[in-house]
Amino acid sequence: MKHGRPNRRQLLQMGAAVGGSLLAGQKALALETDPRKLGQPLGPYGERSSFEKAVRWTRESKTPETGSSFTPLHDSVGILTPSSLHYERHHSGIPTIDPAKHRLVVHGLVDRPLSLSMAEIRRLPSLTRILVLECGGNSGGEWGATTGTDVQRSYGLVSGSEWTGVPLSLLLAEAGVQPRASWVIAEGADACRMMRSIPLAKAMENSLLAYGQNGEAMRPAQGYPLRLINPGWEGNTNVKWLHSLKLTDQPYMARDETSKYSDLMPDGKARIFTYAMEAKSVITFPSGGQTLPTRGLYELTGLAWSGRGRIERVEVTTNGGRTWVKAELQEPRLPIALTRFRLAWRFDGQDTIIASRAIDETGYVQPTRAALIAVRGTNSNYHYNGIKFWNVRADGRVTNVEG
Ligand SMILES: Nc1nc2c(c(=O)[nH]1)N[C@H]1C(S)=C(S)[C@@H](COP(=O)(O)O)O[C@H]1N2
Ligand SMILES: [Mo]
Repeated sequence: MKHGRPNRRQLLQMGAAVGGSLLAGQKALALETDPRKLGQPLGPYGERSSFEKAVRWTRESKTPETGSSFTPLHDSVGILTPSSLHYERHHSGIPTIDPAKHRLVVHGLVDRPLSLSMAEIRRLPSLTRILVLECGGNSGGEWGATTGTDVQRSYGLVSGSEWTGVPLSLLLAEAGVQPRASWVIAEGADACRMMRSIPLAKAMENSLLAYGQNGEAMRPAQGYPLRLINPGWEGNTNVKWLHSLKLTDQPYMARDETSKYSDLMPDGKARIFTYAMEAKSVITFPSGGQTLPTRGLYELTGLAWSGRGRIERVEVTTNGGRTWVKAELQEPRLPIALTRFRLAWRFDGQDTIIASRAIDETGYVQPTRAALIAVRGTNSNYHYNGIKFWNVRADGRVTNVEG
C-alpha cells in the first residue's frame, strides 16, 4: 500500500489482504436531527464536543506541583496532540508569568549581553516545526516490568506539537558568542529554577526559543510565555518559562543532569548527558485495557518516533514475534515527529501477542527489553525504549505483557 490517503480502494485492499470486507452488514440509515430545532450559538473560544471524554491521567502525588500528567495516546488520531492533552511534567508547579513583564537575558561569555522582552523576541524571524516531545522518564516503569496496564499510563509522557519560535542561533549571533564559550546554561523562571546545560553545537544547530504551540500562544503548562525546544532531545532539556541563557566554557552539572535523568550502569558508572531520545514505538490500538468487541478485521495502529530523524520503517508482529510484517506509515512522516503506523489485521479469536518495532533513518532498530538490559543493566529509571508487547486474549481483552 502507498503512504497516505485512506480511500475506498485502500479499504478494499485491506479487506482483500485479510480475506473479507471491513464494512460488512451495513444498512443505509442516517440519523436525522430535527430540522425545526436550531443548534448551539457561536462562541469566542472553542470547546470540544460534550460527547468526547479523552483526558490526561495525572499520577497521584503528595505534592501536585511536582507531578506528571499523561497524554491519552489510545484516544489520539493523527500525529498532533491537542495542547489541552499535551503531557505535563513540572518540578515546582506552573508559574503565572505576565508576558508584558517577562524578559530573557543572554549573558556570560558574550560580547553584547541582551535582555529581551517578549515583544522584542516576537519581532524576530521565526520558524515553525512539528516535533515530538518525550520525557526521559517515559515508559521507565518497563525497566522493572512493574509497568502500568495501559498505553496512557506507561507511555503517555510523549506528545506531538507544532512549535513556533526564534532559532536560538539567531539570538546568539546578536549577542556575539565568545570563542571560549562551549555551553549554554538554560534556566527557567519556576520556583526550582530548573537548569540544563546545552552544548553550544546543539544551540547553533536547531534549538528554538518557542512561544507558539499548535497555532496559538503556548499553554502555561508548556512554558508560557517562552520555552526552549531542543528537537529530539529528552523533555527535561526543553526548559520551560525560560528567562536566562548563560554562555559558559563548561556544563553546570545541575541536579537534572546528574542525580536525575542519568542512568546507573552495571559497572557503577552513570550515563549522563545522553540527550537524544532513541527510536521507539508502541501499538495504541489494540492496547492494554481495551477490548475487541468481536472477531474480524481491525486496523491496528500506533505511534513511532525518533529523536534522531525520520522513522524509516515500522514492523509489527501479531504472532508473538515469530514473524514481523511492514506496517504502513501514514503521511506526513516528519523528522523528529510522531509518525503513525497502521496494519490491517484479522482477530480470529485466538490468544496472541502483538508488538511493534521502529527503525529510524540512521538504521537504528528499536531493541528488545532483554537487549537493552544486556547493555544497560536494571538500575536505570530513564531512557527506556524497548519493544512493547500486548496480549490479545481469546475473549478480546487486551492486557499488558510484563518483561
Ligand atoms: N523550568 C522548567 N522546565 C521544564 C520542567 C520544569 O519542571 N521546569 N520540566 C521538564 C521536564 S522533566 C519535561 S519532560 C518537559 C515537559 O514538558 P511539558 O510539561 O510541556 O510536557 O519540560 C521540561 N522543562
Ligand atoms: Mo521529564
